[in-house]
Amino acid sequence: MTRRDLDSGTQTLERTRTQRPRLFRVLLLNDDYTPMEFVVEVLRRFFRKSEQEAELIMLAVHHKGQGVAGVYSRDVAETKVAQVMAAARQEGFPLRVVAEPEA
Ligand code: TYC
Repeated sequence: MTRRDLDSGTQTLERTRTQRPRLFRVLLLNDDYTPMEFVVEVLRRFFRKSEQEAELIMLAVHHKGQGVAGVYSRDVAETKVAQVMAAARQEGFPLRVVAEPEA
């Protein structure tokens, strides 16, 4: 956008830049005690995954140590973390889930 300042004859250039909100990955971490079925249920209920997708993600976490459950804005990611941790603790499972900013 260009604006001419009549007093000084100075021309000011303004640029508008739209910032995209930073996205956060919600990661599930593996442990030895949380039942596989519970992790699959978490992926279906909180991350809206299909049965098949949930199975694949759970197994990837089980074998590789961690995996992405979903990608969200910071607020939504932090809410998912809190909800999943609460559900796991309620059942007495040590499941860990964290949010981390995308690269
Ligand atoms: N490793 C667990 C088991 O053998 C299953 C599991 C998968 C736990 C994913 C946590 O994020 C997790 N019962």
